[in-house]
Amino acid sequence: MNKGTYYVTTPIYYPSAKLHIGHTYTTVAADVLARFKRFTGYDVQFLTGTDEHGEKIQKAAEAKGMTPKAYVDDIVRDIKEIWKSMDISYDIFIRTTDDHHVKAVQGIFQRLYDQGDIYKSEYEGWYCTPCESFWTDTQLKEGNLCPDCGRPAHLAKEEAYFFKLSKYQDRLIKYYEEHPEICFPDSRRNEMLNNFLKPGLEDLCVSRTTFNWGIPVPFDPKHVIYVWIDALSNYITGLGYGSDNTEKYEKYWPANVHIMAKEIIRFHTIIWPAMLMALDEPLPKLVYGHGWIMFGDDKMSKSKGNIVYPEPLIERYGLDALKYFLLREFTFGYDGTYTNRIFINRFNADLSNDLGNLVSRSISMIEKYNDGIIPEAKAVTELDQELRGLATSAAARVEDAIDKLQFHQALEEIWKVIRRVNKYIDETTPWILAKDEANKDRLDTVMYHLADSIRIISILLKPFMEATSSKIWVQLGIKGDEGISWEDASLFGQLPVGIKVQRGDVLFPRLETEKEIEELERVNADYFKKINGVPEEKEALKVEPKAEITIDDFDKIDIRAAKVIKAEKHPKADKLLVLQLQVGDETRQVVSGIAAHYKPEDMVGKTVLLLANLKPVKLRGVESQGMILAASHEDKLVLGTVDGEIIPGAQLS
Ligand code: ME8
Repeated sequence: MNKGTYYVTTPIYYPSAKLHIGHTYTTVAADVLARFKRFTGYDVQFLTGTDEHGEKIQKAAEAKGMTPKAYVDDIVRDIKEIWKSMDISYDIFIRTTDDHHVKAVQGIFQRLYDQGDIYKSEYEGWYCTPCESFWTDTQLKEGNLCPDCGRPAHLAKEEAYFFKLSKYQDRLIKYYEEHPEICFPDSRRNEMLNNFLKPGLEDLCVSRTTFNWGIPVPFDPKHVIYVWIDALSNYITGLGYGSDNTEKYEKYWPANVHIMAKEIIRFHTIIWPAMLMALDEPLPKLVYGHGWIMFGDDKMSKSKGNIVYPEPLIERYGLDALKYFLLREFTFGYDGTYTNRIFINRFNADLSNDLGNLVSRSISMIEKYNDGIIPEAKAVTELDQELRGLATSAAARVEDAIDKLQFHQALEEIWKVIRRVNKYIDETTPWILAKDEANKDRLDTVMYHLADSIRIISILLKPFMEATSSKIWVQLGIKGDEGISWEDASLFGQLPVGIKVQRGDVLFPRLETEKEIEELERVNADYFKKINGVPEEKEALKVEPKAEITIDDFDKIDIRAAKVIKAEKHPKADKLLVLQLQVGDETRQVVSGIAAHYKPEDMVGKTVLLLANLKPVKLRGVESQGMILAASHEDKLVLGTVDGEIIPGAQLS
């Protein structure tokens, strides 16, 4: 049965570092969705890939002394290995360095230029290097910080091409109002509408001249095409858009869903639809932003050493355990926290206790009470009917939840059945029935209901845990699972009477919680070190201490939190900056020897520490009314600052 086409995508990931369980999360979700849709009769295309251009990648390659292409080739090989070991069933793996993609993106750029949607001008604005994004004054967070990543942005100017995003503002607003279903969760749609679209869109700078690792603008090759124009196009070039063979594009576009985490929703709900409008192509049906996997209050980061990689978890607990954990533990659409304890608890409670036990108990009983043969159900009671009702109606609820990308809910529906069947064993007490031959029909009936419910469970699990589902199928004694269909999960009594069960290994052996957590902490930390290297142990710094002082001595010093409101180069000295600081209700001018470490534009908005009662002096002709504090060692210097917001002028003590 062909129910039509279904096209699902993950973001294309940056091959700038090894992928971690955050990337795994998105990809597993897309994979489960693709598997489910194939299983339920759709003609599916599942796209993933890598976003290989841009300054960040160029710099990462330079740091390793490699060409960008050689650098990304290595990482992409590793990414493909991970997806292979995770049995990710993608149909298309697109690399933005693929020839057909490069040509198609140049074609898109040329067309938009020819039709007047892209024009040349000069850009001056706040630029965030890590995000490769320009921002307007109103978009910046306080202190001139990038609204996406929170790091300082700096003023930059360059000749550039612009995409007329502003032209599409009204159409986008109208589209979102008419199609509220296009973006999930609702909060994200409202955020886009109220914070970005309604206040007004600026035209988007879509070329760069400051680096060259990118797709050249076809008619002006000293410019490379902005990485997001290049990257977003992948969803259509991956299907052949802009090539000689557009058959797949015509068949599968528009995408049913683009899955990603929330931080890149803005690109997908504003720039991408506007590009498609300009190209006169249909918009994706759904852009779905899930939450972040966090560690405590932090997003994963290499510098904090809190990245978890999928490999050790898979090696220790199996692929299905990781997939189950990711999709069950976190509510799709919201942030969630990872800890090793949560992982182990989920494993023990859901996989080992609920599912694993159900299968092994049931198979053992069928072996013990009926020589392993599936018996006939002759003495059906109301209790059995109720069990059948719950088991056979689960498929519809699971389907509904998966269609809404509520994977945690779908798994919860399956576990409701698993827990109900476990309870059914306690209610029917087969070990008591077995004591009296007169109960044989009833005992047989209970055994059949157990076995057939487990068959249903194994079908429901198939899109999520393919290997476990097959193992259960084998234990039930059914040869080959090719004939299984999703519809079979809604029918009771499909398991043939007379076949012989085949006890197998325990599906998820129970873990000793405390010992295992300790072990997992070690395993994850070792793997992190293996991937990222062990930070070099630095010899402790020895500095000659100054003479002891009393608190009265210290009291003479007036140190204040001061906000930098203006910063410029000293007119006569390269090493000095002239800063205007807000301190309470006065403005102080301070000359500081930090020009080799801080650019003037990076200083504005910072709160620094000012030694406020230092006698004023003139430095190369400019008065300095105090001194700002910094720590330095060899050729490194970092400013002293405060840990959080505080009113300028506040005194340190
Ligand atoms: O943004 N929790 O690539 P990227 C959940 N190349 N998901 C996470 C996560 C976390 N802690 N960390 C990463 C890019 N992800 C662009 C995309 S698309 C046209 C271009 C997942 O390598 C999540 O899907 O930074 C997030 O959106 C994506 O990885 C970011 O991947």
